[in-house]
Parts: sequence; structure tokens; C-alpha cells
Amino acid sequence: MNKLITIERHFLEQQKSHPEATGELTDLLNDVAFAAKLVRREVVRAGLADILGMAGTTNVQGEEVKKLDLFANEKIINAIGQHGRFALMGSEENEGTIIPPKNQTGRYVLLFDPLDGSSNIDVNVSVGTIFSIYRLTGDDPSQADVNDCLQKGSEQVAAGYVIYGSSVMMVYTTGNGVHGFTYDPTIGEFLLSHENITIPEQGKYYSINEGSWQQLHSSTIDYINYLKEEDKATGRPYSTRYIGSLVADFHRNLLTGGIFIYPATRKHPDGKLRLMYEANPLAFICEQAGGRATNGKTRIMDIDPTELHQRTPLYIGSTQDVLKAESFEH
Ligand code: AHM
Ligand code: MG
Repeated sequence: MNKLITIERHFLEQQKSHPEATGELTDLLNDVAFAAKLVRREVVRAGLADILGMAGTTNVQGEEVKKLDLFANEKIINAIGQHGRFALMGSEENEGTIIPPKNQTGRYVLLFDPLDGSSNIDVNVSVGTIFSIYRLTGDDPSQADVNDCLQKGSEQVAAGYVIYGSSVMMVYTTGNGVHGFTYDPTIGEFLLSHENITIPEQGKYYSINEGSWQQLHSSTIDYINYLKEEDKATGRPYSTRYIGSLVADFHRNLLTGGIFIYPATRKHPDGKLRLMYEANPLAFICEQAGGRATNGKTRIMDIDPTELHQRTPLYIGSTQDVLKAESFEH
């Protein structure tokens, strides 16, 4: 029989490989996994919204119904913030930084997108939570400010995502490989299902919103046209896969190989996706799995951030595919 390893056990095992570790990071990751369970509980009931009440209305219990992304945001802040392990948090849903309800001792910063791709929920398409963890730059948690959030991606101590799909999975890295856990609702645990995930060197899928063709720069158009040409030796033509839900698109390419691109376009000169809680955490995971993540020219995790909500073009996935895409940039 296979050994069942819960995510909590795995966090502990990982900690043992760092003798200097205090266990704080393990506690933080446990908090994140717990918050993910709370969000999951609501996401899987999303189809019942019509019956129980739409967002902004009152449900049959007489409670105000919140939009799921706002609900997820609140749950994560409360579930994680109340333990005092983070000094500061930053969320896609909040303009400024968030001081957690209890923050006296926390020496870490959490940046997250509570429910990415939430416009897909109404049509039963996978959505995800993305997170990124940094150490405070100073020793005093009461002095933590936005600059603690604006660290390069290369300073991340942990990152991960939860995908709410046909099953729910949590994928994370602490810089020691990438590991995936599938949620078993009958026992309420994330169980190790994908140990040491590695992304293929080259894939056969490309993921981009081709509906914005007229907005694309010529370098992107040339690369897409290249992928469509027939050439057995280089595995072309590639197939298109685009869900429009970042975590789902990334997760598929991570497991099967391929490239996801949200480039700079005429409409979005800096791309659409956010550096601090979308691109950086996925870049950390992708590199740890043997892949590559750039903005077309520069490594994502080397970008010096200036704003919490700053955007970046994103080229992420199999190393050979990302390198090829970069070769078209001029
Ligand atoms: P959101 O944060 O408003 O949910 O938007 C992010 C989503 C990503 O999940 C996805 O990769 C992207 O937007 C899709 O954008 P587009 O519809 O322009 O292709
Ligand atoms: Mg988002």
C-alpha cells in the first residue's frame, strides 16, 4: 500500500532538511493550507449560488452573500492573520498593505491573489489561489511596511497555489523542489500525489489569448506564427490550450510541458498579470521544476519591484519554449 503523506507531514519533513529552521515557516504553510480548505468549501458550492442567493443579495439564511473572491480574501486574511505569524500581507483585492488582526511576532510577509480567474466560476471552470512568502527585511515586525513587500522574487522563501478543479490541489515550493497534494474531502486532508514535479524541457502546447491578435506586437505574432508552422524535427505545429484562468493554464503546462504567454500588448503595455502575487510565485515554482519565467527579456524573479500591484508581461513554462519565445523579442 502507498504511504499516505499529508501536507502537514510534508512541511515538517522539509523543515528537517534545514536544521537551522525554527518551524515558523512550517506553521505559516499550515495556515495557508488551512485557509485553502476554507476557500475550497465555498468554491465547490458556487453552483448553488442561484439557489442560496447571488452575490450582493440575501441568502435563505438571511445572510448577505459576498462575491466569492471577496469572501476568499476575507477568509484568508482572518484565518492566516489571527495567528500573528505574518507581520504584513498584500492582496490583489486590497489597494494598500494589510496589517493582520494580530501581528506582534510575525517575521514574514504574505502576498496573495485570493481567487484568480474568478470570472470563470459561473461557468464551472477551474480557479485558483496564488501565494508568495518573504522574510521581513528588518528585525522589528512593528516597523514592517510596503518595502518589505517589494522584494525581488528571488528573495521568496516559499510560494504556491491551490487549484480548485475537478479535484483540488495545492502545489508549493520552499526552494527544495515542487510538490503537489490532492485534497481528499472524505478526510479533509491534502495528500501527497505529485512528488518532485518537473516540467518537460519542451512542450507541445502554447497558451495565449489569441483574441487579442490585433493588439499583439509583431514579435509575439511572429513567434505564434512560428509555432503554427509544420516541422516534425521541432515538434511543430503546437496545439493551443487557453482557459483564461492563470492557475489552470499554468498547472496544465507545468505537468505536460508548454508555454504560457501574457505579453505586453497595445492595450496592456505592461502586460495584464501582476508581478508580486501572480508572476513571482509561479516563476519560483516553474524554476524549481526546471522551467523558465521571464518578461520576454528579463528573468521575472530579478525584476526590482516598485509597486504592490505592478504588472508584468509573462513568458513561463518549459525552458526551451521560453528561450525560443525570447529569441523573437527585439
Ligand atoms: P483576474 O485577476 O481579474 O481574475 O484576471 C486574471 C486572469 C488570469 O487568470 C488569466 O490568465 C487572465 O486574466 C486572462 O486574461 P484575458 O481574458 O485577457 O485573456
Ligand atoms: Mg488575479
